[in-house]
Amino acid sequence: MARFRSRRGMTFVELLVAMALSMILIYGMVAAFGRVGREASDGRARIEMANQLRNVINRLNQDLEGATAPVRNWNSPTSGAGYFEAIEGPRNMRTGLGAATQVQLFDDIDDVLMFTSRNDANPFRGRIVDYATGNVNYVTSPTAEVIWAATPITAPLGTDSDPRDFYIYRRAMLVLPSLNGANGFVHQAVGTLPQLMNVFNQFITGNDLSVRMSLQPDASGNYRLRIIANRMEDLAARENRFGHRLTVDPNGNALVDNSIREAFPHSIYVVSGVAPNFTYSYNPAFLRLFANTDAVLMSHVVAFDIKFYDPSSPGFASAAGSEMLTPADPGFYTSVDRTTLLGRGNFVDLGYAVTHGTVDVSHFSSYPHPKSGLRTLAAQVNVFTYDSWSNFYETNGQDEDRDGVTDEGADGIDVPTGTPGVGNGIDSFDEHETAPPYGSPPRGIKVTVRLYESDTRQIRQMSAMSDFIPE
Ligand SMILES: [Ca+2]
Ligand SMILES: [Ca+2]
Ligand SMILES: [Ca+2]
Ligand SMILES: [Ca+2]
Repeated sequence: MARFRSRRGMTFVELLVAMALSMILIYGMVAAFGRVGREASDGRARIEMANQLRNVINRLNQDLEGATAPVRNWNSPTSGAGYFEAIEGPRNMRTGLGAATQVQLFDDIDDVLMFTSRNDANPFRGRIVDYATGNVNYVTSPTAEVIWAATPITAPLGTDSDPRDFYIYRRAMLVLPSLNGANGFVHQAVGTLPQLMNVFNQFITGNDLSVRMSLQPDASGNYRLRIIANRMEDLAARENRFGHRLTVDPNGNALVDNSIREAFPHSIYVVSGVAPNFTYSYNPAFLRLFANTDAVLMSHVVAFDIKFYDPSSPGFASAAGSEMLTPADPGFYTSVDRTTLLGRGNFVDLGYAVTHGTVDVSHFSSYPHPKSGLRTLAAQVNVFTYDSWSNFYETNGQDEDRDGVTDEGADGIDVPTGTPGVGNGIDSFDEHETAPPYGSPPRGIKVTVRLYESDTRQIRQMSAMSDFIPE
């Protein structure tokens, strides 16, 4: 009996102990599972972000590999080589990360890359509206204008401070001149200028087609807009490229076809002030060309940074020791020993030296050439553009530099005595009406994308790279 009681008692104690142990064990297991679950979830988010980023960089590398325009200056417009253009917006590491009200996470996020690309193995696919039937068709083309930018589309410009609101956008506008049909255009409309601007913008957002506009006065007292599908040859002219042509000049006058020189150099920027809370100065009309399309690739973007390889840009010893600082390093302007040049050749932001008053340091340290027209616009302070340029403006029958002589670089008449270029023969280089923004072609490009995953506080970064050294 005693044994029985003893056994019962022990069993009961054992039971209590076992229960207590089980509770502890279960609690521990729950805690462990919870931790594992959280870690697995964080891990999944990290892996997903890494995969997304890798896909974006792969696509950018593929686009760059197919770039059709030789990245050198003065391409012939009739070669059909297309173009290569990169815009360095004013924001970068060296100018600081902006006002205190701005989120400090954002780095160089205001650069824009656009160029013509060819992909025969995996052609570009786009959405095209058939205006006769209203049907939407998906078609392919081996050539396209591709446009890459990071933009805060979802909120009014200047109010974004949350990295979740910044997206990488890529649009591929198919080069398909065959869509012009017998009449030589894809779509047309008659109306006031604001109405026609609306028609054109809606066309751009609704169609993945590389187009240009033709604008003429109409007998009705309004204007007639024709939307024409571009050939590769047409894209040598800046005004025919994505986002470059406006219907009015800066004074509000209609930019009909024969007065289009008034808008040279056909910038994607406008004069309106910089957004109050965020240094982001693109033309809102340009940014809207990405909205309501399927062009968004990725959110949570804190950097979209284009840098060109500049073989002449210097690397100096740091003031503290033997470390080399390049223009991409924050300490380059404040703590280097300028007497100790350690090497040349770095990836740099276009115009990197301008805000520091030492402009002519290397090929890409300074302003664009004045004849490119890309230097002097008031709205473009510290905006720097690389453009592969072409001879198009030298023979287009327009007086881009407004000096009263049209196409003086190709008119077969030498410049007057005392003007630079005399003695070099007729139509020497100095007589050109326009000029590429940078005189030397870059050797390569590096585009860095950085993401910030605010839930897991992870930062991840990858770069696409391409070299332009002729094979
Ligand atoms: Ca920038
Ligand atoms: Ca940059
Ligand atoms: Ca001209
Ligand atoms: Ca001229």
